[in-house]
Amino acid sequence: MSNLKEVRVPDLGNVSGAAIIEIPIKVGESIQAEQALITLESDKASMDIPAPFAGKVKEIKVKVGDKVSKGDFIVLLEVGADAAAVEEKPAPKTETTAPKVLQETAKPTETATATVNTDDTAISSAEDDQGDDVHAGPGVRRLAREFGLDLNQIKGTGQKGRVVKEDLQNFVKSRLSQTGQSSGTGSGLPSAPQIDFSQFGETENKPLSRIKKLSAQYLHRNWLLVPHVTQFNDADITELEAFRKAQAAFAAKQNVKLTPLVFIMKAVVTALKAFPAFNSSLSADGEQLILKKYFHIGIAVDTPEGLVVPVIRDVDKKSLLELAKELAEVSNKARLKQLSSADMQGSSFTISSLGGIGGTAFTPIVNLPDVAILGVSKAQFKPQYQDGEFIPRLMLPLCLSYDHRVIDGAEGARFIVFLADCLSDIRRWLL
Ligand code: CAO
Repeated sequence: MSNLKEVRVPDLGNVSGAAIIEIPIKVGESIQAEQALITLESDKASMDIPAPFAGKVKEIKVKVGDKVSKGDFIVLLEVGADAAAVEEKPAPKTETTAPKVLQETAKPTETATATVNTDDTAISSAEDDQGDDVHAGPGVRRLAREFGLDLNQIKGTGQKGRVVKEDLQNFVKSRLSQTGQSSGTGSGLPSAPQIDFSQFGETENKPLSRIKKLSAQYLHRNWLLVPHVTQFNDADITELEAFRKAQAAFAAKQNVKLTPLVFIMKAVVTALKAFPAFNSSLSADGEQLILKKYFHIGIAVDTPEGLVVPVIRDVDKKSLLELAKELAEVSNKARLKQLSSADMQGSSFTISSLGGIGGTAFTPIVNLPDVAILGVSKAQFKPQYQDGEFIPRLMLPLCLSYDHRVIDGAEGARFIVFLADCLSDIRRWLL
């Protein structure tokens, strides 16, 4: 059940023929009691005419530029059964026939910024406090005050450059979108723009796996927290590879496959013993280095669900064959999604080997709380200059990323050179 009610200009004191400078409502819009219907401007001041009750705007009888006086019909409102009148009014009669048009004159309300008052002297200029030189109606000024906006910063698009409600809305929208671009993550970091890619062609949304979502969080955190440096070097593994191949049959008899990775793990442990800072973590307060006396190596494993990093413990105490066996078991477990979180904790250094796939180099992300990670790419024969001639040698690309807060560049270079030497001559491990 609804009633149609006419809203008329209230008594404006000694003001008549005030110009309408703004109509902040639209036909079809639902409005609240006391919401500004029109803004008037007289010689002395500007003022809002508030809605005497809530309702839906059926018709607007005036337009910007019209001059109105007391009693002029400005808006037709449809008032529902639940419409809240500002003042106590008799309950609307129950209608059984077509809605009846009632008349209502807007009345000043205490909360309507006191801009309309029947007292001659009280048609206050709401062009008060901030933005005094700016043309804006009382409702707009009130809104600006509520949102803490400086009207001087807002370009008015109304008559004579007047700031209207839409200008405030557009200003706030543009500020919010700028905020989104510059500090969308809440940490002063820019956030990625939201783009509707379907405008460029066909697309399909595929949810990320749980593992991908988790690793994304860790990788992003580590990327942001650790000042990374990546140092590259090639290790000559010609002899190591000859030895590995020679042992292949022996390993196979024990159901083990010896890949270069287990040799790299052993060489890394030798290097970690020589450079203990690489086998450490930085304390949370950044004041101390926690040196680890154990050698637990995290191994990045590629699975269909995403990257996981199980930890092989006590690498220093295990033989190459034991390591190869454990590596096979652990990577199998990873691909079957059977790793527990304990299986992935406690590393003191990490290795990410892409050697079985290819590529020449990459920059791995330090796996916090480790301070360094070794990336391994595919070994390839490359010409090496020896004794006045180029000879083919199997060169293994090593990529060492480290936390520059803990490790200096010179130390990083010494570590990777030492490691390459260990791989070039595995007898070094015995020393
Ligand atoms: N250079 C040349 N060949 C290499 C090599 C290298 N550095 N490393 C491995 N290979 C060879 C192996 O000898 C093996 O050859 P054969 O099949 O002829 O014997 C082949 O490549 C495949 O090795 P593999 O990858 O199965 O075994 P692995 O022990 O080297 O690695 C594992 C095991 C689990 C680390 C690996 O399977 C894997 O998942 N790697 C991806 C890690 C990853 O995703 N890292 C990126 C992290 S950042 O996003």
